[in-house]
Amino acid sequence: MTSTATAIAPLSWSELESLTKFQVDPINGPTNAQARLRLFGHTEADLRVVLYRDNHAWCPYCQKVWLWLEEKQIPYRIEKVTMFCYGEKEVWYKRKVPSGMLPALELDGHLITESDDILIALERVFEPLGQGMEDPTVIPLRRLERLLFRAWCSWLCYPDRSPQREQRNREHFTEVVNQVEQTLASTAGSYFLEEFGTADVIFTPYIERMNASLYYYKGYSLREENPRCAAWFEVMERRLTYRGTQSDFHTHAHDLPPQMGGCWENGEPQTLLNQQRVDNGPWFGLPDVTYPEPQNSRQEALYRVVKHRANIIRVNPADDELLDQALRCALTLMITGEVCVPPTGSDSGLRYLRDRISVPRDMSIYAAKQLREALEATAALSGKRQGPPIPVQHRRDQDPANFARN
Ligand SMILES: N[C@@H](CCC(=O)N[C@@H](CS)C(=O)NCC(=O)O)C(=O)O
Repeated sequence: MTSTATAIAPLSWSELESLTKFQVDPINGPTNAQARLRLFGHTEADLRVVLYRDNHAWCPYCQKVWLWLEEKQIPYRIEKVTMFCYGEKEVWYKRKVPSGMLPALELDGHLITESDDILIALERVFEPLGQGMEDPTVIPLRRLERLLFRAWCSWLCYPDRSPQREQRNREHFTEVVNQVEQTLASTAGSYFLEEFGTADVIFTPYIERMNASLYYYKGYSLREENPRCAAWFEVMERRLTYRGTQSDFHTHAHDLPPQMGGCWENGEPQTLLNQQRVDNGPWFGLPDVTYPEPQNSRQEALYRVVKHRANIIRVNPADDELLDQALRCALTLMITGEVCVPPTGSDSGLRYLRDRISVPRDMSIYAAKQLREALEATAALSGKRQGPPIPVQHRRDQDPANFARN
């Protein structure tokens, strides 16, 4: 971010609004977390599918089905539901799915739960994505994915942190990662099979969460330490479908603890460095993304904040007027490069917001990096105070009831 030495007054909301030309077509354009309808050039008369998924675009099992539908370009409607740790589950959803579990999907009016069963049912109607769920080449890969998942949980989510136990869990995880590396190495190209397909979709949600959480809680960089996994991420990131569902390290590191019943850090020097980086920046250069930054990432961040500014300011613990001005300072810096000094005492409010940008719910990964950088740089001009800590038992600070439908 370039900046001039002299400080200026913040732009008004209407001036800021005039500076963003960000426009996407959520219905027919690239994969995005904001859409409630996806048509891919079809009409609503062609709709046969409704996907019930979480409001935060967080649930890994939802991401699996979401990515599959996007890859196959099946027209579908999206109904967003609150997860238990974010707020009250919608009564209409509990009537439909009494357990409240996500995802669920209606196909020609028939309700299906369990992400694997959903994919199998979709395949029967719309054909598999590459090699399908029950293909003999995919079944062992699905088993390997579950093996990796269990090894990750054992390392990350068990509170026994004796050095011996920590070392055993780490070794077990890396052994299974080596199997994944060998599997990826055994095919031409960088996907799990010769061509992109179901197997890649199955691995995506948890590999992404492993990459983020182990970096943050264990000082272990899955993507940097394993060349085949790195190559796999790289080819996945070439797909607009994956980019639209992709989250960042900050979001995952702080979404996972309530969902997983706790994530346990090992306190090692590398872990502490990584935590400092994910929480306080700089956010560019983290191994959560490697494709080149799109030119319109600042525009996207600006557009999303301008659109939701009333709720963003209302839910922030800082005084509304104070935050309004401070936020405009951060946005002015982000979009013009001009330094804009925020009002005294606005540092913790700006950092509260910095810590609550949720990717991809609010914006895409690079837009979020730009916004986090601008919020932090502006907060630093006011002081060192952090915002109220991010809760680890629940995320009701992110209750979707506090935000307008987007
Ligand atoms: N085996 C299920 C697991 C689904 C699952 O665990 N969903 C969690 C979210 S990741 C859920 O809906 N929990 C209820 C909630 O948090 O509200 C599947 O594959 O669909």
